[in-house]
Amino acid sequence: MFETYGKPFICEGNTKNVSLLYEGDPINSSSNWVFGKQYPDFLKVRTSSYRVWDGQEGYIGFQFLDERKKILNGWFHISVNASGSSFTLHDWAYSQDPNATLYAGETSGTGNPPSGDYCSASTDLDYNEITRVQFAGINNASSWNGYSDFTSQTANVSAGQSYPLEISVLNGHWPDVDVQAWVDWNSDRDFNDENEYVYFKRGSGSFNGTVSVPSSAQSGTTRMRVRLAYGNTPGPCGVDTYMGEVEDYSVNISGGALAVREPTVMRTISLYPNPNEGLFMVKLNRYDESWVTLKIVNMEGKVVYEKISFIQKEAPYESVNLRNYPKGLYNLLVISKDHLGTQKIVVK
Ligand SMILES: [Ca+2]
Ligand SMILES: [Ca+2]
Repeated sequence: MFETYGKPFICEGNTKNVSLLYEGDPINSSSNWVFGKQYPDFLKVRTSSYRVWDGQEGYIGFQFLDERKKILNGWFHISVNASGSSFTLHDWAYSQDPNATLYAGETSGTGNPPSGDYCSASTDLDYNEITRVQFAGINNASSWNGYSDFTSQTANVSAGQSYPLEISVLNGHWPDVDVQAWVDWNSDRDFNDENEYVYFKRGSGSFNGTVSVPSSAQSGTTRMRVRLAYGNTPGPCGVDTYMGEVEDYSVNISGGALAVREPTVMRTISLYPNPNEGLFMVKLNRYDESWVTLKIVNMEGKVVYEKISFIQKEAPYESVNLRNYPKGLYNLLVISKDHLGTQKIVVK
């Protein structure tokens, strides 16, 4: 259930059942908006009879009025567990352009649906091949394939650190071997951004390098692409009609940027009691009335708790229950459109 304080979500028919949207679905004035009411008439993602979200990942469309009283469209990206008992918030965004159509998953403001996936890439001929890739826990031997999806294999890296990359090539002694690698550090599903071209060598011999993870890399799982060619240097996308190979892997980044809009103002936040036994209140009275994301991060940098709330001026409190979590030190982050607050929590 969502307490939306009267704000509408896209729902099914005239029910309060929140629609499951997919990436690229439009969110605009033609959407089927249903306003949440007071308990028990909250908007609901899941009830005993409405179970379409069970085990699904998708988008919720929402609307709110900004300070100019203009309607802005937005989305939350969530996953619901298989039994429908809990959900995880991955990301959210809204259009700052009043009444503009926003597509689920869109963050760039281009007004176009997001492309959804990485560009395809492949190579036609098998005279040469990548025989092994080693990087930050990945050690994958393989034979030839024009394109191989090895994204079930994950390298684990930390923002700001460097890691050796070693690419073994069957005929590495040939004189004009071309080896390239890219990592999508900002997770926008392309390899075109700054520092994303992480390795290039054309010639012969061994193909080893060092990959530096930018401190601004976005936390979470992203994509690495390794490409072998010969006598030319193709980009990360498209078909190479000569010999070589393309292999994709996953990279999990920890300690990087969080997947939200850049906050601009630091805030201290108070919580009490602290230390506590897992139950505490967060006081947010220096935040403007707005949506906030509460994230709690453990000492390994993993987000262990996430919640979004609309902060009301008259009741700027949020209660948090960490009683089922290990005792120890945590970091609380409170993120709103313009503010970032942090505070350490000690659970005894
Ligand atoms: Ca291979
Ligand atoms: Ca990118």
